[in-house]
Amino acid sequence: GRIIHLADYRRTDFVLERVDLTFELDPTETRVEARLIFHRREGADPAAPLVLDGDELTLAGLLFDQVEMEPSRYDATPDSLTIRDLPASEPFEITITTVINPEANTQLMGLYRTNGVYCTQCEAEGFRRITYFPDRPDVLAVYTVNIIADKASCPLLLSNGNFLGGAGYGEGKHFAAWFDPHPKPSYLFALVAGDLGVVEDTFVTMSGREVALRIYVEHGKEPRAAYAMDALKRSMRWDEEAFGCEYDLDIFMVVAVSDFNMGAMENKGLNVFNDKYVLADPETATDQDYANIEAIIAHEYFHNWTGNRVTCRDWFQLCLKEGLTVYRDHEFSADQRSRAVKRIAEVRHLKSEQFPEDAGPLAHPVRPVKYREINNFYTTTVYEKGSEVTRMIATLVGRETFRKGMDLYFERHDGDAATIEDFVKCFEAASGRDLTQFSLWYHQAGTPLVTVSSAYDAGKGVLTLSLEQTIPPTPGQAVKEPMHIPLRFGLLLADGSEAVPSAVEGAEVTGDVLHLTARRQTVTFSGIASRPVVSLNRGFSAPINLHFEQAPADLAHIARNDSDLFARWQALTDLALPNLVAAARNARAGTPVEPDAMLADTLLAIAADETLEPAFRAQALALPSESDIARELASNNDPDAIRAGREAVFAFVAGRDPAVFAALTERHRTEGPFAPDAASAGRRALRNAALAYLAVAEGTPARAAGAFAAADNMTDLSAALGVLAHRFPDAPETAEALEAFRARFADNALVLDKWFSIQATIPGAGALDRVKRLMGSPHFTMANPNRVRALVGTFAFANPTGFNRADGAGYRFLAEQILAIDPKNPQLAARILTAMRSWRALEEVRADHALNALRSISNAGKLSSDVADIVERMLK
Ligand code: HT7
Ligand code: ZN
Repeated sequence: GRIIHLADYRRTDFVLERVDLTFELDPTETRVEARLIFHRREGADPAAPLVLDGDELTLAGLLFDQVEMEPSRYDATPDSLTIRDLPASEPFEITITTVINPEANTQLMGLYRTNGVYCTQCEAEGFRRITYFPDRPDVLAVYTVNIIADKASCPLLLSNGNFLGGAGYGEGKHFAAWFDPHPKPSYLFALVAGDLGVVEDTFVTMSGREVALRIYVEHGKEPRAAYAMDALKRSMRWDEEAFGCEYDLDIFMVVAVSDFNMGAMENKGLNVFNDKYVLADPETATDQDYANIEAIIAHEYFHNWTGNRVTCRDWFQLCLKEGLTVYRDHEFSADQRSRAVKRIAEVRHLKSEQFPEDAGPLAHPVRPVKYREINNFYTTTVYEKGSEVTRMIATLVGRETFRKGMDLYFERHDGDAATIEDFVKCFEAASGRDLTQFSLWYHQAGTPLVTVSSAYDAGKGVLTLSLEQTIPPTPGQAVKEPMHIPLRFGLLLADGSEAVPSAVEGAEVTGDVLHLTARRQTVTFSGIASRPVVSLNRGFSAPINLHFEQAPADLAHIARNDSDLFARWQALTDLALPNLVAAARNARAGTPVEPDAMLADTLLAIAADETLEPAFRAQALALPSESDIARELASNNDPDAIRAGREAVFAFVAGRDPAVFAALTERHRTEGPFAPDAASAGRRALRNAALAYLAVAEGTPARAAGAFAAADNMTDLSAALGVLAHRFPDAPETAEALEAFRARFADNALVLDKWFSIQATIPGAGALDRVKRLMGSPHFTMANPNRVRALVGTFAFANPTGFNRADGAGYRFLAEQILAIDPKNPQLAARILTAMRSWRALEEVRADHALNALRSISNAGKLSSDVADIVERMLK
């Protein structure tokens, strides 16, 4: 595939006024008639042809103003339709007929079938697999959709907008018509037809309009959609209150399907979801599942304004809708749950997913300037770093001004296809601040490293901070400019109170934010009566790596006393990481690991502190992960040594005072019927964290087996099963529990995914054979993306010792799987392949094996553009 450059952006020569679609649905021969009304744009070349996009299409008919078009006036290929000799200014109508095969569509892009249901996925470039079309986000039009289908197998016929009407259509068929008054790009088109159950509710908007809410699921699963409905209503209310965004159609629908490439899709008025992010009940869903459903229902709903009403001019602007909408869903969840705990979870995710991407061969700016395959740019950089950049704007301009900037954004750009520059200008206008330097966050890839040292002069009462920022080179960007980095801070005194300086020099400080803008800055704080402990980057105000050599006692002081809970968690992490890194080095060298008592005692003190919310204590007890340690080591990584070192530290903490953990498992039982609220979930998280330590301290599977037997909800059941499988893989109790779990949930695909994932993450060299064995299980299928991700994806992404086996067998296995998946579902294959994105940071024997596996993919001949793009960037 060729490379697309932002610099080549041009508007279309033709303006699309209206779209009228008629679908005659058939499993293998669906007829699509598209009536498109265009006119030539003022000022456009009067001789320019109309060029429409296609993908694997065959043209079955073409009319110009209702009359068959002479073949000399057009050229049709599977991927384009070019029409010449079109009017210079007056509107004209083109009617295109295509015949497509939904049953054969295994890519899950365009119109496909999942469990007998017709369903579409058009973002980013799926609409062109349905009909020839100007398939780009800056072409907005009003759509009418007519659907004709067999009445018995498809009683339900859905599309975007409001329902116009329906009727019988002879021969056991019926039809329905939908009209969406809001101009939209083709990527937001959706059609669903089939036989599904429904959960219905209503919502009265802030201006008093009643909106019908419908969630469609497979028959019999309706009760499991109740939580999603509740989350939807809370999202709708929150968007009104937080951003003044009111829903704008008579009906809002969500359809849950079991075959889907991503989490969900925000099609106008008709969201389509991976059923994993809709279905939940206590018996089958974990607290994490509930939190994910809440977040993703909110995310897709919030797109109605940030994405749909204001869309993207081109796909380079993807972060305009995704970064902003992730920020909005993060704020929603923070308001619904514990803000600090939510922030810790976000930062954990950002560091474990986005930081490695930014540090490896797939690094790219939040707003890229070129791509080969747009599907590969739905990345954690565009989404999560994009959200962090939005958060920093809010930090810079302040909460109220941020809201004013958002109001201005909607005022200026409603109905538009906008750019990042348009977005940033709204906050410049609202705040009067120049955001030119700040905008580098959109354009420079790589995680900035901020190195800090501090000195306190007791005689003068002056604290001096020396700060330096460096931004590492990334593909295509060798040299970087200094960025505007907003650092929230506090100066913590011995008694836990905060020093208030009489003057600050060397940096702009607004409220509790220090603005680092130069490469190097020396900042002095005067009027500080005693030596403070500096708490920097509170709330993770900037997505950076911070190197600040603070004494363990100072970190422990922050961990125990900071007013910012996030900073307390960060300090614990900073206390733990050097220990874990040293442990990994010792394990690699074959020398004994000597864990630090201060770390263990601080962890235990926080674990036992009943004044702290349980969810926070659970986060505190979760030591940095093996991949966190690998990131800290940065190069020459040996996953076996990392694990061995971490296990030694874990065992040391576990054995230090097991009574603390035993007390937690007793004290934090949740009584009464299961409730998925954040407080109850926090108690379960704390108990289950304690269970893992206790099981290690006791060295037997008995306690986890007991917890498995006693569990009355999926959170506790899967946690106990995880402890058994990961800590005691060979115990008979583990085999029994795994089999009991399988038998109990054999007919529930989403729970079976958990069964596969738990086994895919059992550490050690035996994991690969286990995964291969599981692929032979009657429950396994390559045809369902969730199942493939649960087994193959989880093994590659989340089992560092199993996947990175020293003999390279894990990489060879993954290469084989990628080549098997690619012809059917290139998006899925490309995404799983990114599990190898940090291969250059491995020690040389493993890196060599990884390189060979990547080469075997690259040399395999016919690759999709998705996989070819990823493998080539990884090899560059
Ligand atoms: N905007 C949606 C992205 C998405 C997607 C992209 C490519 C291929 C399939 C896809 N399914 C969904 C989801 C979102 O971010 O809200
Ligand atoms: Zn999104």
